[in-house]
Amino acid sequence: MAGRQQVYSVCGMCSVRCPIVVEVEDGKAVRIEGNPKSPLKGSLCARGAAGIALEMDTERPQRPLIRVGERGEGKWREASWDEALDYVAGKLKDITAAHGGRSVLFSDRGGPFVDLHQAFVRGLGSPNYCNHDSACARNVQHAAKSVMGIGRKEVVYDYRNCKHLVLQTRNILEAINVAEANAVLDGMEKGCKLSVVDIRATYTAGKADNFYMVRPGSDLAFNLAVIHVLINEGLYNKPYVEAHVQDLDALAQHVATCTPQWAEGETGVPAAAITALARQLAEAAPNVIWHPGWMVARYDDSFHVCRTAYIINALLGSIGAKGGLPIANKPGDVGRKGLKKLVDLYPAPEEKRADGVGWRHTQFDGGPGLINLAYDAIVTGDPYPVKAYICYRHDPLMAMPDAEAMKRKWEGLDLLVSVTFSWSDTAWHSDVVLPLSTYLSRESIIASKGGLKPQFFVRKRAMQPTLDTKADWEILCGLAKRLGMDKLVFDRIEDIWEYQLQPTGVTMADFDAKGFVELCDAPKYREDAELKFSTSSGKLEMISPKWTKAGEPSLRPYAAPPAPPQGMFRIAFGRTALHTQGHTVNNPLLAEQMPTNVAWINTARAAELGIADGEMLEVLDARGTAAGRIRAFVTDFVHPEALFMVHGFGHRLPVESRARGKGVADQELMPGGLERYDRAGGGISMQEHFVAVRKAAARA
Ligand SMILES: Nc1nc2c(c(=O)[nH]1)N[C@H]1C(S)=C(S)[C@@H](COP(=O)(O)OP(=O)(O)OC[C@H]3O[C@@H](n4cnc5c(=O)[nH]c(N)nc54)[C@H](O)[C@@H]3O)O[C@H]1N2
Ligand SMILES: Nc1nc2c(c(=O)[nH]1)N[C@H]1C(S)=C(S)[C@@H](COP(=O)(O)OP(=O)(O)OC[C@H]3O[C@@H](n4cnc5c(=O)[nH]c(N)nc54)[C@H](O)[C@@H]3O)O[C@H]1N2
Ligand code: SF4
Ligand SMILES: [Mo]
Repeated sequence: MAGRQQVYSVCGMCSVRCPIVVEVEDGKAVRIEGNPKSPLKGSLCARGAAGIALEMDTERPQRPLIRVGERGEGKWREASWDEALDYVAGKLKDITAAHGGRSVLFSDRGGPFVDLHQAFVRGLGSPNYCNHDSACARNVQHAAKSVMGIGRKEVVYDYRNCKHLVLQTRNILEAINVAEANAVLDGMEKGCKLSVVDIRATYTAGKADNFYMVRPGSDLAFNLAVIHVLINEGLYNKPYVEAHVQDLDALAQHVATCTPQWAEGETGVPAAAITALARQLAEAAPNVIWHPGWMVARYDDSFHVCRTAYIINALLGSIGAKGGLPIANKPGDVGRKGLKKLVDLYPAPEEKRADGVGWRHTQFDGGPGLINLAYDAIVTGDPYPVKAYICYRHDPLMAMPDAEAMKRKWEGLDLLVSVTFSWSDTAWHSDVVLPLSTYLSRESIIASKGGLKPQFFVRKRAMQPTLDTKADWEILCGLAKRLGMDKLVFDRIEDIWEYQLQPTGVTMADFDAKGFVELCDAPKYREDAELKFSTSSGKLEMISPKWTKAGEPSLRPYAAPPAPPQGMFRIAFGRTALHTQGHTVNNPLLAEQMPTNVAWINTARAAELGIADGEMLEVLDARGTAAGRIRAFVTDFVHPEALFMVHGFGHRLPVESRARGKGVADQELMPGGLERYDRAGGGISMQEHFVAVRKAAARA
């Protein structure tokens, strides 16, 4: 590739996958910007702009590695790709011959490109495809299913036409999706009101019309009181509720005593403020979005908080409405054909899932299951032995609590493979590391994205890899070839694209103009009469028969979260605009921008403990084990019960010179946390842990 070129592609610095255009000079990426032909209009976030530094960084796995020491010891031998793929395929052959295809577990980071992964897992004859989501949005997904019968991404957040947006446990201007942040700001310019419910004043809260600092873990009380006001003051959308809502009476009865006065005692938010919010929402209805949240693997009742968010939207008539949560269109909804699926190359396995999803836990989505529960099968052999685990761009040792417990569960694995583009705790603990090319030097399969205007998009390779790394399809098709999975053997990415596009009438040339292909010209909204939900009643269900059958009440009475023991705090965490989870902390540019996290402590609590702003602290978990050193950030803007820190820091690997030893890892403060999850929604309850702090001794 000589000279200067522009390549349309897709950012990979986080899971949002913004459309980008990469400027390439003499075969090297020199500049990245947001795709000007997309709604991003050229804009990008700081992490997206740091992509070239990732490609150039040599502190990532440089070629395939096979473990020679004990797991986690960091002793490797370098291998050629042929040798590494032969090794993994050989092990998989032995394991599946002895224990069946079902003994292979696979987890990834979810998202639009997983069709290829799912095809690979099916080709092995395993039902055990999982993703990361029990540590992220599973409670939202299941809440959406329980109320609407459809998943959380099957409705759109129509921020640009919204008149009142409520963000609860959602920091939209720092936990970034660029297009979404832009849409929110555009909506606000047109007069949309913003209300933020958080345990601390975020940057987003700084822009809000209303900010409610709630007691950590008390959101359900807040929401029940809003529902109480909407029903008791007759503020809900009666024709809509009449047509689309099932079991309103049961809901009314459930919230009868949940007055704003009661909620004030639980949440710390004045009753009058809660009442006023409900009235403001009713005025703006149906152009209202009460955001159900994203990262809500936090509490034992987070599923119910998300459910009540959907219920409030239902009462206001915003589900399905323009300016609210209109239904997303798939290709078929706009008269087009969807992509041909790679997963359909193989029949769905009849075997039940190792994590119990779909048979032991009947209310949960079978698609990605619940990875943390699948680990138990490694230990118990129930329902059958799990012997191989492929972690595909997933770092469970950092993404879930209690890494030591997880490592013990993995001891029964005969093979642990990590496919990753950066070092991670999981890669370090693996038997084989297969280094993935960065998003700048690999292509993806074509993805389909639902929305008001559904589209197809694809990642193109902007440059050749700097290190000895490979693309997803090269790795998986390389394994498929060695495993005799002939249907999944593609030698060229163009052949995969051609296969996917077969039914669609779209060609690869159609992507040249903008980098993506829209499947209709104008946004398509549905009329009220067209609304029909995929629940058993066809309505929005206040009581879900599916959850009832699983022994989970749909309307759970509020139980106040326990207060932290004397002198302790509840651990709380979230994102920063400058990093993605833990995997950009070693990026040369981003490490310079934000090298460490800090511990947010309320001013009054800090005074009680004699802690000054900027002082170095140790944070101790509930057993009294110290997790590392972190600077105190003393502020009025965090709830007194919470100790907040940005997730992703506290790295310990010797191969990451910039990240090592900086800050504290929140997931290290959750002993036993792998077993603590929301039984109704499946999300891990990561904020059900208490911590203490003490002044750190001066370093010798
Ligand atoms: N204690 C605690 N735990 C948490 C969280 C928390 O706030 N606190 N957050 C939770 C949330 S919301 C999530 S989503 C999970 C995330 O945790 P994970 O699902 O593990 O996701 P990542 O850290 O984004 O990526 C995992 C690995 O994939 C590699 N990777 C490979 N290919 C790519 C690529 O194309 N793009 C990117 N971006 N990475 C790639 C990265 O190098 C990284 O090592 O963690 C969850 N766990
Ligand atoms: N820059 C950047 N953007 C990202 C990511 C990233 O790593 N970096 N990750 C992406 C991913 S995977 C996800 S899942 C999303 C997450 O997106 P969000 O869920 O919006 O982000 P978080 O910062 O995890 O959490 C949002 C807020 O919840 C608050 N909170 C904590 N406990 C409580 C509580 O009890 N009640 C209430 N009401 N609020 C509480 C926190 O203070 C925080 O401000 O962000 C995505 N976008
Ligand atoms: S939000 Fe930022 S990091 Fe994530 S895909 Fe978009 S530009 Fe990249
Ligand atoms: Mo997430």
